[in-house]
Amino acid sequence: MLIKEQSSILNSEITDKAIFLNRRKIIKAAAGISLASLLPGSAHAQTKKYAQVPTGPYSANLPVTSSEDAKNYTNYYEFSTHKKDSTILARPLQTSPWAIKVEGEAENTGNFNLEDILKNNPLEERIYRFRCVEAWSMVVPWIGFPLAAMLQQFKPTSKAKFVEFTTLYNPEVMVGQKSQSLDWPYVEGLRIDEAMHPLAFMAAGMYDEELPKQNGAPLRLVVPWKYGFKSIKAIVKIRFSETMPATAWNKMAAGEYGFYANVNPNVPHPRWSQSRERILGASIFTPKRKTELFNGYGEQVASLYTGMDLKKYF
Ligand SMILES: Nc1nc2c(c(=O)[nH]1)N[C@H]1C(S)=C(S)[C@@H](COP(=O)(O)O)O[C@H]1N2
Ligand SMILES: [Mo]
Repeated sequence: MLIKEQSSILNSEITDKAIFLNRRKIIKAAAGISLASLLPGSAHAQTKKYAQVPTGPYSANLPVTSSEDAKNYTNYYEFSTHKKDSTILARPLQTSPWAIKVEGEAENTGNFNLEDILKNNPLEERIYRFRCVEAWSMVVPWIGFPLAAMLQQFKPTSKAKFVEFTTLYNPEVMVGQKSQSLDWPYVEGLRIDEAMHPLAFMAAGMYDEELPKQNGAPLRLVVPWKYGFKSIKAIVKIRFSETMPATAWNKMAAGEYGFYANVNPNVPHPRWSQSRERILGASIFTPKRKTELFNGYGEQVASLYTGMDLKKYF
C-alpha cells in the first residue's frame, strides 16, 4: 500500500516538472527576444544559439536530464569505450564544413552540404526519452527536424525498403577506430516505415545549443523507441536499399544486438535484464524505473510491428 501511494505522489511530481519545463521554455524564449532587441551586438553571444526554436510534439512527461550528465556520459566508440573520455577526445573533430552522401534507391542522390540540409528543414525541439541497452536512461531536449522530412527530399523509389546510415571514418582523429572494438565505420539502419515515422528525428543540437561533438555533431539520428545504439552519430552517408543493411553492433554480436532493437522489458539482453533502468544523474537512493515497451512510445509505434514476434525480431 505504502509503495502504491509513493508512486502516485511521484507521478504527480513528474507531471508538474514537465509543465514547469515547458513554461520555462516559453519564458526563456520571450526573455531572449526582448534582450536581443535591447542590447548591443556583443551581448547576443549570451543567447544560446537555439533558444528560440519552438518545442514540437511528443514531449516526454519526465524530468529532463541535466545537460552536464548528458554531455559527459557518452557512448562513442570511435573515440573511446569510456563514457567520460569522448568529451575531450572528440574536440579535434572538424564538424564544419560537413557533407552527407546520399546513395542507392532514390532519385535525388549525390553530395549534400549540411548547411543546405539545415536550410531546407526548419528546426524544432523534441524532448525525448532515451534508453541505452546498458539499462540506463535519460530525457534529452534535442534540436533538429523529422527524419522523414529530410528523406522525402531525396525522393526514395519504391524499391527503398531500408535506410542505412554511416558514421565518418577517420582513425587519425577518431582514435578509437584504431582499435577493433567494432567493424568500422559504424553503420546503423531502419526499415523505411520506421524511418518515415514522425517520431524518428535528426538532431543537430541539444539543450538549446549546437550538438556537442561527443554527442554526435554535426548531425545524428535519434530513434526514441529503440535502444540507444540505433541513434548513430556524425552521419556522413545515407543509403536507401532494398535489403536489410548489415549494422555495426549486429555484426559484432547478432545474438545480443538485433536489427530492430526496440526497447522491450520482456526481452532480456544476455548481460542486462531490460525490465528496469537507472535514471542518469539520479541519486543512488532513487529506485530504478520500470522500462516500458517501446520506451513508452507504444501508442505511436506499436502498429509498425503488428504480427511480428518481438522475441524473435528483437
Ligand atoms: N557513431 C556512433 N554512434 C553511436 C555510438 C557510437 O559508439 N558510435 N554509440 C551509440 C550508443 S550505444 C548510445 S547509447 C548512444 C549514446 O548517445 P549519447 O552519447 O549522446 O548519450 O549513441 C549511439 N550512437
Ligand atoms: Mo547504448
